[in-house]
Amino acid sequence: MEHNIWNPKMECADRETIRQMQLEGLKKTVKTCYERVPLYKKKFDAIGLRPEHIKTLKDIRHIPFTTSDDLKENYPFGMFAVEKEKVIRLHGSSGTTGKPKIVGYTRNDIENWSEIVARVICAAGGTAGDITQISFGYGLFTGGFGLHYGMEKVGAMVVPVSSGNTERQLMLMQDLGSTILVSTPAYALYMADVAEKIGVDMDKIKLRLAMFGGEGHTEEMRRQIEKRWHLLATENYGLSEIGGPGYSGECYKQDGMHIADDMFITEIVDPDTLEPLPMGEKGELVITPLVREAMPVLRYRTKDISWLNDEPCACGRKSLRMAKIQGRTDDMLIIRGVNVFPSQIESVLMAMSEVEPHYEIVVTRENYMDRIEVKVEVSNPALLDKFTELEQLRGKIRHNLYKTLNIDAKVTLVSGGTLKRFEGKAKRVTDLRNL
Ligand code: DLL
Repeated sequence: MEHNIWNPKMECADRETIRQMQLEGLKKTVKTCYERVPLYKKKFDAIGLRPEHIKTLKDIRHIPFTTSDDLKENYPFGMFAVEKEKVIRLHGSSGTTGKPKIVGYTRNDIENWSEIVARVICAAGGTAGDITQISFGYGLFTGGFGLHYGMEKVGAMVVPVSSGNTERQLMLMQDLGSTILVSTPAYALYMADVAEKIGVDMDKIKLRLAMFGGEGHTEEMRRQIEKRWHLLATENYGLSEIGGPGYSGECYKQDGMHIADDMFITEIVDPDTLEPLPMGEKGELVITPLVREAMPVLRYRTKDISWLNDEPCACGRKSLRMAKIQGRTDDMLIIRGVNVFPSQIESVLMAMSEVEPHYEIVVTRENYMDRIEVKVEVSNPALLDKFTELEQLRGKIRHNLYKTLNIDAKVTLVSGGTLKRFEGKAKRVTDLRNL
C-alpha cells in the first residue's frame, strides 16, 4: 500500500511553526467573532474581554466557551459571520428529533474542508486509484458530502451510494470492485451480516480499506470488522459544529487520530471545572476552528471525552493526535452510583467469542433502584436450545461485567439477527429513567 502524506508542509511542520499559525488564526478569528457575531460581543463584553487582550496562545483560556445551547438559541443563522449571499452550503447535526444544529460554509470553507478530508484519506492509505463506496447518508449530515469532496480531491473514483438498500450496496461493491468503504462501523457490521445471509463470497470482495466515522467503536469491534471484511479499518472524527469530518483521522498505523492543527486549536478541559488539562490527561475535547469564514466558533465544547498525544507518529506526521473517543459527557450512565460508559460494556462483550457484536443496553428505575439490562446476540444458534449452557454463558457475561465495571446487570441472550441493525449511527442505549 502507498503511504503518502497529502500536505507534508502542514502535517509534518514542527510544533513551533504550528503554534505561530495558531496564534495568528486565533487573533483573527476572535476579532471576526467579536465584530460580526452578536453572541460573542455579548459574551466578551460581559466579562470585559476585548480581542486585543488575546496576545499569546495561553490567553485562549480567557475566552468564553461555546456550547450546543448557543447554537440552538441562535438557530438558524444567528452564528453566521458573513452575509448569507456568501454562504454556498448548509449542513447540520445528524439528530433526528428537534431542530438540527445548522452550520454554513463559504466557498473557501468548502475548499479547506476538502483539503483536510483529503489529508485524512491519504493518511489512511486512500489513493487516486481507489474506488470508494460512500455509504454514509448524503444530506444535512456532513459525513457523505465531506468524504465525497475529500475523495474527489485525492482523485479516487467516488461511488456516492449513500446509506441503505444494503443488498444493492453489496451488488455494486462486487460489480464495481470497490476498494474503499466509507460508513459508520455499525453499518459495516450490518452489511457483513447481510452479505453472509445472501451468500456473498467475501473472498471476491475487493475492499482493502474501511474509513469509519460518525460514531465510535471499541478496538475489539474494529478487529472483528477487519476480520470479517479482510481489510484495514481506520477511524476519523469530527462534528458538524466545527465543519464535519476532516478535523482528525487515523493513519494506517492506527495509533491515534491526527488533528489538522494548522486549522484548529484543540484543548482538553476538565468537564466539571472547565480548567484546561495537561497533555495526556483525559477530559472533554474543546475545539476552536481557525479558518472558518461562514460560521466560526470559539472553544466549542464537544462533550466528547479523549486525550492528546504530541509525540511525532511513526508515519512521519508531527501533528497532535487524539485518542479514540472514550464516551460523551452526556452518555455516561450512572447506575446505582457507578459511572459506566456504554463503550466499556461493548469492550467486555467484544472480548467474548460466544457473543456477536450486536447488543442493546436498557436502563430502568424500579422502586428508586436503577436496573440495567444488557441484551446480546449469541454466536452459536444451537446454544439457545441448551438451557444449562445458556445459563452458564449468561452467568459468565454477568460476572465479566461485574468484574470489570462493578455493575450487576441483567443479561438477556437472544438469537442472531434479532436486535436492531443500523444503516447510520447506532443507537444502542435506551435510558427509561427520565433523569
Ligand atoms: O458525525 C461528523 C463526521 C462524519 C465525522 C463522518 C466523521 C465521519 P455529527 O453528526 O454532528 O457529525 O456528530 C458529531 O458524533 O460529537 C461524536 O460524539 C460522534 N462522533 C463522530 N465521529 C466519531 C468517532 C459527524 N470517530 C458527534 N468516534 C461527535 C466517536 C464520533 N464518536
